Amino acid sequence: MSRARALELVRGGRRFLVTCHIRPDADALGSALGFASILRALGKEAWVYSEGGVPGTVTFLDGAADVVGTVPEGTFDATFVMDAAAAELVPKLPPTARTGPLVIVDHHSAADGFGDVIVREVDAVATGEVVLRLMDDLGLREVPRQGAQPIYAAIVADTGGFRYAGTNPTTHRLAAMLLERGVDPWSVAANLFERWAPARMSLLGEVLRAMRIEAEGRLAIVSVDRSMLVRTGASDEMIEGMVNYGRMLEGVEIAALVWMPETGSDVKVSLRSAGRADVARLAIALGGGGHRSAAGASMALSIEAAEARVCREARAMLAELPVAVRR
Ligand SMILES: [Mn+2]
Repeated sequence: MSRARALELVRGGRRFLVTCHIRPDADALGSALGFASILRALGKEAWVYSEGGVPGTVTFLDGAADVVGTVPEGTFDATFVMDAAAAELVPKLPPTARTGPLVIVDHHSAADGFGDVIVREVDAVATGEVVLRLMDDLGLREVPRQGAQPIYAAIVADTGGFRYAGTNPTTHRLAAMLLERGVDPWSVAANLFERWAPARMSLLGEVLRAMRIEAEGRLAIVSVDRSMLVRTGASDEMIEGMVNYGRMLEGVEIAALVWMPETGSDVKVSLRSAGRADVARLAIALGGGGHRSAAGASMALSIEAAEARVCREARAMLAELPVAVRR
């Protein structure tokens, strides 16, 4: 029913603001760019806003050059926020008198109830898939050319390249449809998963060296302090995805990465499951949220205290999870 209200807002409105969670990844910004292209194809005016601009990791998305880093002047009939599971991830916005109702478009199961209208469809592999459902409901038969590559990137990113458990026949049908619209799959994959800056590879070396195995080989945990970033010349956004390396170890059920961002004093924790542990539940126990296989939290603790707490909670969760005979 929330989808019906969102569709009403689109049909009845003329000028929209489209944004996404702060520090956007490819699903967040890709969904925003894709949705904006759909609005434009329907004859609406759409602005894509990303607080603080576009991170280097997602500048390859078609249309990223037109994204604004501050909210444009004038009033909007509604503001759409892509892929945001919690209020603290929603960018700063002017008063609602100017930006209209706040519509959250998302697919996270662990989420708060923030937003005036919530389109949260947890069976979608990516927010990009929810955007395509909205497009269908709005009666648009084809994805606009400008929106195909960002939405394809959203789906590829959130399924880990069609590998994660949620990947299903529909995922591949949507991908096929987007490729038929002219998307170059290698270019998207290379931008998402490769093309690393040398500093990022150096940081990965440090991360692998610092990784510890706990809980009888079932937990891989690593803390990344500022000195590792300074030594390697890596930026914060380069940490993205490094938690996955712990998950690659045979026998590991939970991988955790604890790090201190340059701005803000809260320690960030990224969590990944090899498939059996529910890290969304672990994240909630740490004050965060996310998906069953990928989740995170912010903790107002020192990096050492946060790591100890993650270890403790993860051990408790693993104690309830029988040891796998064979994965
Ligand atoms: Mn997502």
